[in-house]
Formats: sequence, structure tokens, C-alpha cells
Amino acid sequence: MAITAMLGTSLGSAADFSQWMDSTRVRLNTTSAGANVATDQAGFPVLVRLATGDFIFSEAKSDGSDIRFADSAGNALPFELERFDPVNKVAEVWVLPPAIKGNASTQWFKLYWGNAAATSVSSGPAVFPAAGNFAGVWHLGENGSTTAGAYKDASSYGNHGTGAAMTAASDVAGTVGTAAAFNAVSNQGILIPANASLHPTGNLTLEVWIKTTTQAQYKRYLGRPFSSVADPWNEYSLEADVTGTKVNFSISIANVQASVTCATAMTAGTWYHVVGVYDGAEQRIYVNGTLDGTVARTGTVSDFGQSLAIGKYALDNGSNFDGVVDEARVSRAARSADWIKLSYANQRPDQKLVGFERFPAAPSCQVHFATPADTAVKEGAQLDLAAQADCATGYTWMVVSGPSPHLLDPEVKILHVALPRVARDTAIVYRFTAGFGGGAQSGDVKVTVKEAIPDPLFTLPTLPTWNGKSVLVVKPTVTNAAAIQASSEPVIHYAWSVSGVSVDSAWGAGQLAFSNPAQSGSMTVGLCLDNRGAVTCKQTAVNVSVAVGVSPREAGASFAEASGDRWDAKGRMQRAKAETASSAAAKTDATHLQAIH
Ligand SMILES: [Ca+2]
Repeated sequence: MAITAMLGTSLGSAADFSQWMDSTRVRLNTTSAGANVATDQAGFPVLVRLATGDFIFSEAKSDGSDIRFADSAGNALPFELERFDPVNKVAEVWVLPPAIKGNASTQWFKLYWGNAAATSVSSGPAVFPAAGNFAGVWHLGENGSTTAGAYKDASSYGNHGTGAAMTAASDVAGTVGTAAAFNAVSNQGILIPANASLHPTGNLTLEVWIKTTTQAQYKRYLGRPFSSVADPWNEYSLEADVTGTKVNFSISIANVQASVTCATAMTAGTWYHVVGVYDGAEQRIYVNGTLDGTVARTGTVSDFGQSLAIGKYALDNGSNFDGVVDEARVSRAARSADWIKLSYANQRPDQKLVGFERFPAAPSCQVHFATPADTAVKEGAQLDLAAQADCATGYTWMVVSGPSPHLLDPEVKILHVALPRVARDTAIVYRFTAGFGGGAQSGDVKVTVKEAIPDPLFTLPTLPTWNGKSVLVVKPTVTNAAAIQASSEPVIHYAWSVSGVSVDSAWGAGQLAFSNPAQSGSMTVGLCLDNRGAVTCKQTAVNVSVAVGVSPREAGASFAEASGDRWDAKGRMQRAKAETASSAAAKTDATHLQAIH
């Protein structure tokens, strides 16, 4: 019931694969360039082998439980994972599309993977249903054991087999995934209990892949025996002929056995695909997809009710096979010549049916070279420039044009830059160069530094003639003080200069106060302001007219002693640094009293 439900839901309407990250098309080619099969096949399970180059194992879940297939209309397709091995990067999946067109190269279905939340929907019975006449399908990929029922039948009949003397060494490389190896001396084999499904009431097809270690007569690959070790020996069987080099397909009808022997003489150590078909008119045997012998036969196959055996005769050890069997099947139908041809073309190690729409070739390291996109940032900001240069042996950043601080650590892929202050939008071009084994590759990044922080704008007062007796105060008017206060650089730096007259000065409250001029003359007062950006300088001149008979030194003595600096007439300070008060406007930095040379 579960099978019917699954087919009904999976084939009914387009499935939602929006949560799957990856997909690729799986193409089926039945033209002469491919499997070379002219007729359409319905209900044919397609073997899809996955390997590196066609499939990225690291993108799928480690158990392959996120694998999905859909037809070209988006309907989910039944499939069974025979093997999914992300370590060795091989997988075999059986997929059941509704039909395969003969002599066509444009048909395809889709493979999806890459969904961490997905759970497995792999199902043998959905791919090998009773409706498809599969009575037993043994992939033989299990670990070798004698555990009851360990050798699984993928068909919906569940004709699971039990190993006889099978060991861990019995699981070996097959034509499709792994296979069961039998040692005749050790009496190894696989026994499947009698079940009505395994007795054909009409037509019959037996299929095996075999690789013989030691050739000898009558060794059994797949079959059900007579009810005792006596003539007619088999209900049905694929077995070595009397020479040990060919294969008999034998069946008993009305308790009389007859065999058709293939024409091909086989070689030990080589894989062969062997199929026996009974259709009520003929017994036929196919080797590697080609008809290789026929015998006329009519009637119903006798039912002896015995276990089916793989790799041995079910009733004794006299016909133990020495070799490997893979993908053994019993079908309650006569498979057609084209079905068998397609099976061989699909399952042979150098299969001819399936192709992938190739992934783009893996890019070389240098294709991975990339510099960050051009960008624009506010002045004074920090910026990381991240370049990509896989496989490079070294890196260098440099400044090609525009203002920029020295690059402290240029030999990295990610350059951390502190962008300078600018007076207007300004471009800086950085160049990233990566060294590879075969040379170097460079790329430029243009960073536009956007003007964002105002520089101080100010005026100096026009000063009247100074007689030297009073204290002369020079105070700038910062016309955009509020904007600077609100910016990310609110601290204004003051740098004063004085020349022309020797004079004392004192700094405070955003102003410079002068006293004690030594003589008359023209005194020049200069001021430069900045808030870590552009420095703006202005100056103003004062006419100093010291009255005759008055000692200016005495007049301003108390002030001069309490303050700090004395400038000589050439602008050089006579006393070193006084206090650098910033008690004036909040956010006003300490002054820099700076000489004019
Ligand atoms: Ca197998």
C-alpha cells in the first residue's frame, strides 16, 4: 500500500524543489551514439552512477538522503540509492522514469541535492514494483554475513536472502556498486526462502552479472532446484554448461528440463551480463545484451517449491560457484531484446545510456582573482579592502593615485585603511597585486572619499592702533563653530604666530592676549585652525605705537609675569611654553604656539 501511495503522490503533480541548492540534468541517449535501442521502454529502472566531475559529493548530505530526481515536468521520480559513498566519491542510484524513448538523445530528468533538512525517500519497491513484474532484485551490495534476511530484495516482494558461510571478504567490487563473491570450497552462497512470487506462472526472465574465478561444469549462478538432487535438477537456472565456459538457461516443464546454451565461450576473470528469457514459445539466452542462443519451448514452468539460490545449488554443495555475482534478478515477464540490450548498455562499466549536463570546468586559481568593487566612503572612515587571490604566493597593496596615509601592512589580502580627511570629494586608487607561480595579476580599486566633516572657517578682527599700555586681545570668530561641534571631529586646534614686535602673550578662552610690546612697529598676528583636516591660516596686522616716556614694560608687568610667552620681533618665542589652557570654548584644544621662521 505504501508503494501505491508513494507513486501516486510522487508522480501526480510537480514537486517543490525550491529548498534544494543544487541540480543537474541527467540525459538519456538511446541513439546509435548511446545505448543504440530503437524501441520505447516503459517501467525501465535506469542506473545512474555518480562520480566526481558530474556530481559534487561535498554539497550533498553525507548519507545522500537529500538526493532527489524529477522528470522534465518537475514531477518527482521514484529512486533507490544502492550505494552513496562520499568518501570515495562514488554512488549508484536506480531511477524510474515513466518511459524511455527509443532512438532519442534529447530526453532527460533532473537530479537534485543540497538540502540539509531533507530526509531519505530512497525506495527499492518504488523502483522495482510488482507492477513492473519484478519478483526479486538483489543488488548484492551488503556486507558479507550470515545474518537472516541480510541480502535485501529491492522488489516489492521483499524476497530477502540469507548468506551461507558468507564473510566480510564476500563483499567485493561489482559492476554496479559492490557484489557478492563466492568461494566454492567454503560452500558459500545466498539462499532465498521459497515464495510463490518466485515461481513463474507464465513468462520468466533471469538476469545476472557474473565474473568467474575458476571455470567448472554446472556451477550455479541463480536458480531454483528440483525437489531433490536428481533429474530434472532445476525448476529454472542460469548455470555453467558442461564445459564450464558457457552458460545454460534451463527450465523444467512437466518435470522435464531443457536448456539453451549460449554460443559465447567466456573467459575467467571477466564480467558478463547473462539473461535467460522464457516467453511460452522459446527459451532464449542473451550475453552482453545480444541474443546468443534459442530453443523452442512451450508450456508452464514446473513448481518444485524450493528455495532460490545465488552462487550455489540450493540443495547441496556439489555445484558451488567460484566467482562473483552482481545485480541478480527474477522477473515474472519475458523481457524484450531491446530491454535486455538497454540493461546491458546501462549497467556495463563503460555505460552508454546516461550523460550529465556537465558542470563548468573547475576554474583555475587565477580565475579566482578578484579585487573589491569601487566604493565611496566618508572621509575619516575606516575601510577594509578584501581581495581574492586563491593559490597566490604573495600579495601587495599600493596607492596608485590620490592622498592616502602610508600603508602599514600592505602584504595582506585584506587591507585595512584609515581614510584621510578631504576638503572635497577625492578619489584614491589602490592597487592589489598577487603573485602566482606563473606571474602576477593586478587590479585597481577606486575609493572615493566623500567630503563629510567641515573644516573650521574663521575671521580675525581688524585691530586698532595699540599703545602698549592696555592688554591687546586677538580672538578669531569661528563662523561654523556649531557645525564643527556637531561633526565627528569637534576639537579645533589653534596655532598662533606673532612677529614684528617683541611682546608677551597669554593664551586662554580661545584668544591670545598681548602685553608689554618692546617697541613701536607693525606686529603681525597669525592663526592657523584645523580639526585634523585641512589647516586654514589667516593673519592680521597691528600698528604698535608706544608713547614716548612711558615704559610699556612696567605697564604690563603684572600680566606678563602671570602669563607665559614672550615673542621677539622676529617671531621667535623668548620663553618656552607656558600653560596650554583650553578653558575657553568647550572642545577647544590646547594651543600650539608656533614660531614664524
Ligand atoms: Ca551491486
